[in-house]
Amino acid sequence: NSSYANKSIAVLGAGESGEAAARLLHQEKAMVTILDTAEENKLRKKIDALGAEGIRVIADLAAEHESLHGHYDYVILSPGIDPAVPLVQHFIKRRIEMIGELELAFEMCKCPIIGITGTNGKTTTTQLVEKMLNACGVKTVASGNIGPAFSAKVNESSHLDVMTLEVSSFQLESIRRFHCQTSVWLGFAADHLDRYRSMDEYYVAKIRIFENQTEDDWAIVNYRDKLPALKAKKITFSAYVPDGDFSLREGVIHFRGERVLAMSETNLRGSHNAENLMATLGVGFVRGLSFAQMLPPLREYKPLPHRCEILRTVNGAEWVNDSKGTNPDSVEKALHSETRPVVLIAGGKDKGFEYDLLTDLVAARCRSVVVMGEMADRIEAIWKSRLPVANAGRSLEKAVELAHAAAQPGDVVLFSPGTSSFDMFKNYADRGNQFRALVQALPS
Ligand code: UMA
Repeated sequence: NSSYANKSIAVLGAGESGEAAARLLHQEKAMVTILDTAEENKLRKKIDALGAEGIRVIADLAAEHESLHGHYDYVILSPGIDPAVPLVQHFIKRRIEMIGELELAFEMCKCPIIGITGTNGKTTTTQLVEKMLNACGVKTVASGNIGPAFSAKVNESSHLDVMTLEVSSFQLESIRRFHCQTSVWLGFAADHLDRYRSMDEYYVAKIRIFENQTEDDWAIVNYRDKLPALKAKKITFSAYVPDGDFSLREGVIHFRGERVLAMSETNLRGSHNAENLMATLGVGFVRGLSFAQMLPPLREYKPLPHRCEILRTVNGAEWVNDSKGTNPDSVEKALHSETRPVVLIAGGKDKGFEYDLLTDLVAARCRSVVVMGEMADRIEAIWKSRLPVANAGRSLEKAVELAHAAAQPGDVVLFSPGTSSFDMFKNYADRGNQFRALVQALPS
């Protein structure tokens, strides 16, 4: 019997993490209540489905709602819920023991963990690692921020050699004993400034990935990032400077001076993807795999939709969907991997980013820019003195129309919003799907 049996537990958030955590706890014979601040009618289906399984869901919480004052032994927090909101503060004030969904799943995990974090490249690297390890006979599944939630997959852990986890800073904020046998640090750049008060605060959350590692563990880290002294053994990589264990020379990945893999043998483009591949090769290396074993699945891997996804060529201009570009660093990377003149479509939810930092690069690489979403006016004001900027307001259709009018044969039209989508769309995938449909509908 687990320590949760017969305990009363509040799970905060009825999203993917909350649902998975609630099911896991229910299976451990706990009494589970999910609390969610969304309107009840929005969660109706979930309330009914989970209710039928014996899990109570209470939506639409007023501050004085009796469900908040019920007796709870533990609280489980979903990653997307900011600990500063009243719902969470309520439990903190009452000193009820609280852990995140990641920590909960970790407590129940029966195999070692590879934890992959970084501002960009997490999902691609997580998929590369999953594919490579399985092809080499190391049994693993991917879960965590990539989805499905870790809690939804942890029951499989007794049959696995290792769990491959994509870990976000939000998830790391609420860990305690969470421990990765191998941690991967892809790189650090500005993001999530709507949740964190500063870059420092974001960094402090993220470096917790190393917190419980020991001398027996491995950390595969970006050579260019400043990191604290680590207990774990280190493998370093960089596609931009030559001094790491892995480096990039004339488009070829090298390991300690030896040639390993040419980018042209893969379906991936750009220095950022070279780093994702280096990190993946590092994971295999510390597990004792040979490069000869690791390379075939890496050569086969195809990039995910919404990540510099090539859609079609219209009047000689190539249209690229990079809707997953949800911070300025990803726009920078997409622009750096482009040699043709670019018509950039950017903008979305205002997450407090400094777009000024991108101005020189945008002015150097772009023919013009189309701005859209909540941030449109702010970005327009920053860039309009340097290059032509068209403002599409809150219409993606208009943005596509304006970009279509601006593009010349031989250009690339790059949809890399550089911020999140929640001002106009359900999520980045919804935004990318709508973009793809509009581009497919353009007359050729
Ligand atoms: N909610 C409240 N009160 C609040 C805020 C939210 O009740 O103040 C409720 C919402 O009404 C909703 C639920 O909380 O019902 C949503 O919970 P959540 O935001 O934690 O989202 P999940 O559906 O559980 O998805 C999370 C990750 N989302 C976030 O961290 C924002 C998913 O990553 C992840 O795939 C999933 O767990 C499974 O592990 C997505 C993401 O955007 C892809 N991640 C961020 C990123 O990559 O940039 C970190």
